[in-house]
Amino acid sequence: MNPERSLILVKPDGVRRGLAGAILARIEAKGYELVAVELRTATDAELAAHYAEHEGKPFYAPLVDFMKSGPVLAIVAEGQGVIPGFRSLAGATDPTQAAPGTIRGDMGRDWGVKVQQNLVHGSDSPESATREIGIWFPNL
Ligand code: DAT
Ligand code: MG
Repeated sequence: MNPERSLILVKPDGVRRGLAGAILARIEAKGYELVAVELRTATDAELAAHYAEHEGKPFYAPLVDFMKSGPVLAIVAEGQGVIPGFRSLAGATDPTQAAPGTIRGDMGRDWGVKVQQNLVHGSDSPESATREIGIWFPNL
């Protein structure tokens, strides 16, 4: 069996606030291995593919604008259980609800804007991980 991999993004709010290193350290401290790490500004094509499941929802356009508002740190992490394990480390989508101890719970809050600025993205299933790694790191 291929080793399990997840596509993780530190979103522009996390990079802007200087939290990319701290978030990377949380992933490493948990024990997952870093396969790829790259700071870059997302393209329209990458974001349209990445967020295809949310197209048509009221938060879609502001979400894409937010994701283009600055560089993201794109990461592929590897290890048994990394897909659910990172989701658990990230915490609930809404940082106000996310449990203390999680990345969103410890470092995030409600900033009073239309889209949840919730610091990180993590693949939610093996199928999503394969699809998302193909979008962000087509050479892997
Ligand atoms: P997650 O990032 O926890 O997988 P998701 O895939 O449902 O959450 O949504 C993708 C992103 O879209 C999420 O991180 C923040 C934004 N978002 C989701 N639901 C939202 C809502 N109701 N209002 C504003 N932004 C939302
Ligand atoms: Mg999601």
